[in-house]
Amino acid sequence: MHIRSAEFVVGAVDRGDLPADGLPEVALAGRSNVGKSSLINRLVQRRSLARTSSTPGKTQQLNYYRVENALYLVDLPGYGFVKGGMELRLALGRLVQGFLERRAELRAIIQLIDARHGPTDLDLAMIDWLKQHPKPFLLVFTKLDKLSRQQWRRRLDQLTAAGTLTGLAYLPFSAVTGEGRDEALEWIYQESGAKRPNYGKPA
Ligand SMILES: Nc1nc2c(ncn2[C@@H]2O[C@H](COP(=O)(O)OP(=O)(O)OP(=O)(O)O)[C@@H](O)[C@H]2O)c(=O)[nH]1
Ligand SMILES: [Mg+2]
Repeated sequence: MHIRSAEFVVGAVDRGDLPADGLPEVALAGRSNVGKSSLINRLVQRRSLARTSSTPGKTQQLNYYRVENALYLVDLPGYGFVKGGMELRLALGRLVQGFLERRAELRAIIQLIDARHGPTDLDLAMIDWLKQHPKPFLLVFTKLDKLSRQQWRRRLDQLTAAGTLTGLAYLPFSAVTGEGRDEALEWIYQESGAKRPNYGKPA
């Protein structure tokens, strides 16, 4: 699917900043530096729409990107590098927690996990949280380009053996190669119910 328009709309720092036009929203969650902003850029095929950084923890706001005037991708602040035993609630912060629990326009959540090391304790806490809430979610294993096929296979075997993925939707992804991009976009449109682009074709 080709995305023709995507633009940054607002960096929300409190509830009053959230868009009020009712478009469906899909949020990207995951620890700092996991690749949330890079995933957005890859989805919309722009090199630097969402600001990426090799310094983790930069984004402390809900960054809204409007895609095709049909939906918002919401880039959430990354939760910290795990300080042992830190609670998910604290790691997410009040704004994000409230957004995930109460935002009516939020239709689905994409949880990113580093394919090389994850899931961390906070990733697992986040997965548990997602399972207990009604909104659909997708686990995206990103930075896949940093693993060999064999390493990824082994990773997947471990996760399967541990039962981590049982019954869950997941997708291998790389912002560098674009692997998984079409599938992620398809999932987003499907779960958000957003109107699909229809260029030039008769309605
Ligand atoms: N090789 C590789 N590098 C990636 C990939 N995705 C992201 N990166 C790199 O990982 C670093 C962090 O990426 P970001 O997209 O800024 O991560 P983020 O999750 O938005 O981070 P915060 O905004 O701090 O929470 C950057 O240096 C990216 O270039 C990927 O799929 N493959
Ligand atoms: Mg980011």
